[in-house]
Amino acid sequence: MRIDSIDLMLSKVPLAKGEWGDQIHRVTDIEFLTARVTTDTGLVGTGFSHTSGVGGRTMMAMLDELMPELDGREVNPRKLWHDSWRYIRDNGPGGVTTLALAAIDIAMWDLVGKERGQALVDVLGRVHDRVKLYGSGINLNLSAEEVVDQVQGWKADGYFAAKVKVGKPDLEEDVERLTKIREAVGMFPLMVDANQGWTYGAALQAFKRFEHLNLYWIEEPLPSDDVLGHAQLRARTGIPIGLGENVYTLNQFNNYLAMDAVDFVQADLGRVGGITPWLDIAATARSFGRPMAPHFVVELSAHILCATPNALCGEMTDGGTMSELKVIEPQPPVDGYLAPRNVPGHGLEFNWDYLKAHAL
Ligand code: SMN
Ligand code: MG
Repeated sequence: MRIDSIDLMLSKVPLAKGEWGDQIHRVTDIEFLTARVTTDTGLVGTGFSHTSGVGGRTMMAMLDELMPELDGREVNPRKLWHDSWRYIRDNGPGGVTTLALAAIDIAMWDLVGKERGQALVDVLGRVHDRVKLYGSGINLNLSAEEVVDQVQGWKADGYFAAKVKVGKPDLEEDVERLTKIREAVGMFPLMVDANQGWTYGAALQAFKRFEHLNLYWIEEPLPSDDVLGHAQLRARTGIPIGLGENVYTLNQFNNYLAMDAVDFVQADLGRVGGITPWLDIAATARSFGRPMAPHFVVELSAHILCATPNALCGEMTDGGTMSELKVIEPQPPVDGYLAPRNVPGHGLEFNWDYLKAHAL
């Protein structure tokens, strides 16, 4: 089976429940770059990549450069990924390069499943039937009361944990907000996310002030390329660290793991370049005894997590799941869990009319 043609489309879709805010982002729309790959046998596979509103056109330009290299190639995801990465990686080993590759890689795996008549999770080797979810709010812009309502809602929906944003200019305001949540939901597992916004000193102070709150993890306290800083912070405080949504390559993840700088590995299927590299990252994390808690795109993440021995959970980004964004037909969670659909391929049914209506 060989690639016959590839149709790319870039769409920008509005968030389902209004604007998101954290320490470094103000997000109003999500960009989806979809790749529909048709084979010489007449099958169609779909891949995608995503941004939080910025960078879609750059990804598209990178893919335009890669297109001639893909023409007529055999549908062999691993070979194609490594050949393609070698071709464009001088532009940076991760980032736009890997974001672009994700759209092709996910389509390749979808095609392998469709050709074999198997759900992708079974092609990869199913080890779980479903994965648990946590509710996640990009909610630094919301009032403490609104955040408490959100967390209570997720708990009622059966999610096993909740994640909220921190990084108010005054640390004591963060402490107050978190204390209100704790009072409302008791010892329900709670994570916080600083989105790379603190300096080392500010992070150290925050970790100390949050100590009594018994947080499940603190996410991205420092800039994502500061491996040493995270290692030192973790060694000095003992509070678990989650990160990986802004880490792009296998070697970068390996550095974090080898430096004992991360507890929960949050590799994002789009940003690392798709399923092929993500599985390598998950196996590397497993060798260090660390679980995978991937960032964003929960519907695809949940499917891949079911083929991952060290799977922990998927992230239900409030107002930003692919289902809520109307990018795919709904795949609603059941009792706080997501399970892959038993259809050939990855099972995501893209809503082409909606994506076309929002094409750039
Ligand atoms: C996040 C996700 C998407 C956009 C901005 C921020 C966030 C998360 O860091 O962990 O969900
Ligand atoms: Mg985050």
